[in-house]
Amino acid sequence: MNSAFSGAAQQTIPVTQLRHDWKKEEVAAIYATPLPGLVYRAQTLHREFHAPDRVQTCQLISIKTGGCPEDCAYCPQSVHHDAGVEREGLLDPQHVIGVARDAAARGVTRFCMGAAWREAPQGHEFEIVLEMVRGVSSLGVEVCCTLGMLTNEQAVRLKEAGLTAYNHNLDTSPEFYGSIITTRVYDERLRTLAAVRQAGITVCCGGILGMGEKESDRAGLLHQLATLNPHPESVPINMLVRVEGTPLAAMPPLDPLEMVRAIATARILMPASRVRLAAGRKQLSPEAVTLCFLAGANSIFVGEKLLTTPNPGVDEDEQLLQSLGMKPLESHAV
Ligand code: SAM
Ligand code: DTB
Ligand code: SF4
Repeated sequence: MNSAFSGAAQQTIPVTQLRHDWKKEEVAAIYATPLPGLVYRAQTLHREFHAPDRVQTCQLISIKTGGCPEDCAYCPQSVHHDAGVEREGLLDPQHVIGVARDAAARGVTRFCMGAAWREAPQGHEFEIVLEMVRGVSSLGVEVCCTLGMLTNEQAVRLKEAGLTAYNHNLDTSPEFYGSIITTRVYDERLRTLAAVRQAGITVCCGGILGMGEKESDRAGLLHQLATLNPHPESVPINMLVRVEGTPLAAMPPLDPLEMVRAIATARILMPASRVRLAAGRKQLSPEAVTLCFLAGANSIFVGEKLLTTPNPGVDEDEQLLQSLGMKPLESHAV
């Protein structure tokens, strides 16, 4: 079922049927289960579909930084906030491919290029992105982009260039969305996700916790994700990075157990998907990260930086995985 599976000793043939008809109340009830039972159920499903000691390591690069016209309240790259992010135009493709080559040599199996755009541009800049995708794809790693909204044609061209995944987050529930972003609507996100799916690119779609949403919004986001058919192959769960200068800078810190709950619920609802413990790891203790792994997270971002904010150091991550007896997925880099 999962091509990434290794560690035959623990492998079982998955018998659980994937469901896409989850009811919002069911999701809310799973989310609210007492933690030991929630983690037990998630870990049981995790072992049915995945090798429990393997974590995918992904690396991010910001290929175009800052100056984004959208007003996402969490984001340091919006022109609407002054978070001190230095703007940078589209990077040189050879530089980006070089960074990807180094990452692949260190064993990273997914490389994700992020751009602070409302929508992917037409013309010359899009051609440059395609060149990056072609170059990274030739390294034998999974290639992901997150460029904002896409047209159907752009999705097809990205697929032809070798893109394996497209990240486009729903971020929160439909009900709470308008309190966080006013420059676009939920339906526009869903339309891009459909274009990506239709082009045969795998979907990476998740959200952010800690933006002042209610528990019902967290369940609402997970319900949206789990009723997509097929499920997103990759589900990033981000903890808000509270950046000075953004409207959410003064949000109270999130209880890390909410990350554990959200990851466990995602694992139960979408057992075959890769669930990524994404932004926020620098703010989580090793014990909280460990609980996230127990809850079914099997992917992390590695490298000193996410897009514009810091991430734990490579040595720190290596030490943590080693102390847990967990290993990165094997690389097929060429
Ligand atoms: N501009 C494109 C878009 O929004 O789709 C792609 C880049 S955008 C930075 C990618 C994702 O990063 C957002 O959807 C959001 O989930 C996440 N993100 C941005 N700022 C964040 C923050 N401060 N904390 C956690 N996640 C964040
Ligand atoms: C995702 O869900 N999280 C990543 C990736 N997809 C593109 C981005 C996190 C960004 C955190 C804030 C920053 O570093 O700018
Ligand atoms: Fe722009 Fe993406 Fe940041 Fe929103 S999250 S402001 S769309 S870069």
